[in-house]
Amino acid sequence: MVITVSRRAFLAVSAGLVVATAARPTWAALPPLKKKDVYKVGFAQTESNNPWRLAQTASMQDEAKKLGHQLVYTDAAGSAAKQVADVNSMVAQGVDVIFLPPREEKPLIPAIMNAKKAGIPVILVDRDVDHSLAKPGEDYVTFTGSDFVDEGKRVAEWLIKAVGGKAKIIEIEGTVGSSPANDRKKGFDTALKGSPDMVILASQSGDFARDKGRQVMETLLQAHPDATAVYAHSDEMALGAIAAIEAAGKVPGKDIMVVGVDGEKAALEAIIAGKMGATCECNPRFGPGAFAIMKRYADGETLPTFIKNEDRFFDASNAKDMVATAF
Ligand code: GYE
Repeated sequence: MVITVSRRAFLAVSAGLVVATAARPTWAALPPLKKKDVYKVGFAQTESNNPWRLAQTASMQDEAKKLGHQLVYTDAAGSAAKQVADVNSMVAQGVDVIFLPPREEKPLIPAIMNAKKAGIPVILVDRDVDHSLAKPGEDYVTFTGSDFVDEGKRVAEWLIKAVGGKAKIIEIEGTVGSSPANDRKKGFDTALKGSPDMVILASQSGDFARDKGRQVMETLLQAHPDATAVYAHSDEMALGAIAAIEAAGKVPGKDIMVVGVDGEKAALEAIIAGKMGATCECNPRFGPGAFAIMKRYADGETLPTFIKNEDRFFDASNAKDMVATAF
């Protein structure tokens, strides 16, 4: 294997800024991954409080088992600080490679850099980090996941059509500072630009969780009883919003049109029941793709900085046919 020293590292070394004393090398460029039959693989999950996360974890565990790799699994229970500690402990244990869905875009950067320094490649799955602070192809191998901007755009385009270009919208955002929340908002806002009667009344985070989504909707609906639509950044929050709408004596799908993202089974059932309008899938089945990326990297391939998952779209036209395939 050829290890290329980046120009930045070369300059740093030649300027006397780096003294290599550690037993393991300090990588200026991406640490390589040795070719082996069996790897010790870290997977530092963000939380496990929703079907999306459970489906993702199951997919990673199934694939590791199928391929015979040892999976070191941690659950940060919704805390970026714990996720940082989890990654650092995987580094201390000397795993070969780490799969990481960074809960938020900034706080996980030091953990990624720590792994890099220790010579352990990190592959970001399902969430990305702030590229001004850490770069794919340089600090971590790549980001694999959905195009969240596109998801937000597809949901907006469906909603504009469904309501005839006129709606008063409550937006329930995902986890503050996470890449899917930032980008799903961006995509939705961009798609709304040509529709002056599509008005967002209020936006607030429901942290991608069902009960928080319900609470946020309850509060925002009291402040904005004239709302006619809800855009939730995840189906769990959309389902929470539906519960709040019903508790307020209104009819979801009729008085208030609800749209979400993820494509979970319960959302497709809500679409079939007429309570929800549509959802853009965000595929959680990462196992086969993630481990294939790991292999390509070990084989010495230079990978693209973004490896995209394809997402389906569900509404009343296909929910019945598709519900059996949802998670
Ligand atoms: O949409 C959400 C989950 O990071 C893409 O996180 C993922 C999101 C997913 O909790 O429901």
